[in-house]
Amino acid sequence: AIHGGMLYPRESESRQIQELNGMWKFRADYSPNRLRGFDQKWFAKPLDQTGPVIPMPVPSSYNDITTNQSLRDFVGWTWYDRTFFVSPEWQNKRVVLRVDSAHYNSIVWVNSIQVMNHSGGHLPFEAEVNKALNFAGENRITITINNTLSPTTLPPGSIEYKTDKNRYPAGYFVQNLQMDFFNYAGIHRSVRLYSTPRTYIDDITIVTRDTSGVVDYNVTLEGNTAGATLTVDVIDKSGVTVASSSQPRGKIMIPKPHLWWPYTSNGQDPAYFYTFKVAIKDSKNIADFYRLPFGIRSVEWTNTQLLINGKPFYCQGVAKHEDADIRGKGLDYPLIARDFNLLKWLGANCFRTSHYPYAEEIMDQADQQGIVVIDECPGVGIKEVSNMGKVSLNHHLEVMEELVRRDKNRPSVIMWSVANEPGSARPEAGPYFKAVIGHTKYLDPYRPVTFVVGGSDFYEDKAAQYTDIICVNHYYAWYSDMGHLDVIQLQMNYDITNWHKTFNKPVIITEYGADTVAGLHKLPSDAFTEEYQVQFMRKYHEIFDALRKQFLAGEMVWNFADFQTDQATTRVDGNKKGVFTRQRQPKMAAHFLRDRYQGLINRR
Ligand code: GCB
Repeated sequence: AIHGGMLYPRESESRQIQELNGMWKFRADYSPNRLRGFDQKWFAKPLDQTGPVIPMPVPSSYNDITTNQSLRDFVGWTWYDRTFFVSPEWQNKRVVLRVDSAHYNSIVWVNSIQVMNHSGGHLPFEAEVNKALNFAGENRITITINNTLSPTTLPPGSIEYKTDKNRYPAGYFVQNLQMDFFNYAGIHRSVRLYSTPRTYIDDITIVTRDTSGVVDYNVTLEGNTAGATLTVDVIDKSGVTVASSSQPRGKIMIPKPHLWWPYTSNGQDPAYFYTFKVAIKDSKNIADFYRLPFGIRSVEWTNTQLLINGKPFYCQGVAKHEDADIRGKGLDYPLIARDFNLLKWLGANCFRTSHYPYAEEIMDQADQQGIVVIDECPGVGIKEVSNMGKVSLNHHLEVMEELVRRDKNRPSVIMWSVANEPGSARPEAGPYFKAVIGHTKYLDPYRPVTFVVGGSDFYEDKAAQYTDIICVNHYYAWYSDMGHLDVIQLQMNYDITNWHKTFNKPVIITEYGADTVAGLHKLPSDAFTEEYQVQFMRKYHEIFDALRKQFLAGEMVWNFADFQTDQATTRVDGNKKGVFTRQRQPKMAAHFLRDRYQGLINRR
């Protein structure tokens, strides 16, 4: 089970933040078993005293920073360190060290004292570090990260030892991935220290079940809470307090609420925000303040539709990746801003966080700009029996706890996705997904839960029955019948109609797409040309339009932008199914999709 609320670090009268981003010192451990760093205790001294180091930016993936192929493809432990000072004024406060994401297994030391370890590459972890800190001089933080994927990690993978001495040198091994994206590694998001009072606001949960303005909330405190007093104020955009309470939990009523609406390009004000301000005072009169932005909106679903604020919502969106040149999966504000501008240019109103939780700074933009999110956990590539055992299941449940804890208050998040294309025709997939989906619904009874099918047919699937909405990926006229655009309609209609009929739930197409090399043109079209991508999408759109009036609740193209993958015979410098290039410039398909999405908005 997980501990603490792990509220996103936000400055207030009582809370300060110190960023530890920048250039760190870095070394990969190339020793045959990758364990030299532990044997020689690289955490016990400055890293540059135990061997050569290079500068490494944080946040960033390390893979594409140097010109070194062995670092790009490195598998095993890498080591980072840097020094910092903390204000003596923090000595009487609680000082927390938070790593927003490090992929995959991490161990963290402060001044040679181990303060944390974490498994999982896409969610934050933190610990109080007062005891390890030196308030009177220099401090050192050391982080070691292992990017190895195993059958029980999420995503799962495996290490294959090559034993044929005629073909491989001794000890040769490769990392096999079960997913179609590069296994970027490193400290991918911010590292920071923040301070709170010793008695502090630990967690806030806000639920809006309907659009009446009733907000269910729960505030939990930690520390010496005896005799602590609390005030909750809801403040509107113009700064006016519209509701207050002195109870740590209950219902608060906002008269005539402004609702949080998804983005439309027709001028309607989307994404209205209130601030949920919590103020506490402990028995010694020491205060803590936290301001959580939130929106009022409802999410409901029938057997044919998804509804936001009681109105049918049709997802016209994209599936994305955290991926870009040089930085890999590293957090990058210019990239985030550019991507949201492109989403709005397209007229998109949603995206899926395929295939792992995205940075909180990305989710903030979705909240603030009214872009709806299907929030996916890193359950991609769960294909085999070994990925569905007890150890895997327990980790998967914990990851869902971490994800729901992190994103539960976000109005943009309208659905949880527990996996992408698992082997859901397997008998063990039934109990496995029943448990994962059941646990997610226990954690959050108010949002629909899904996984994305792709590894099974409707007549054999053992797990889709536990979802609320059926999400399906299809590549007709690409991975099957390549070049035969004329089969798309028939095959899509048959398949999707049957998914709906079999489970009596709404359907969202979460992926369809064709690899396209920007600048490659041909008439008549051929696979990989810009013409083919457009014609391919047009065929899919015809069937979407026919089924939209029945039970189709959304469409999402694969992918927003080209992205890096492992080297493979089917990949020319990565996956090229983007409607934008990896550098975020449009292919013909982006213009085509924009016409459609802008048109759909106007037709409403
Ligand atoms: C899929 C996967 C996605 C791949 C995509 C493709 O079904 O969900 O991760 O990248 O197909 O392009 O093959």
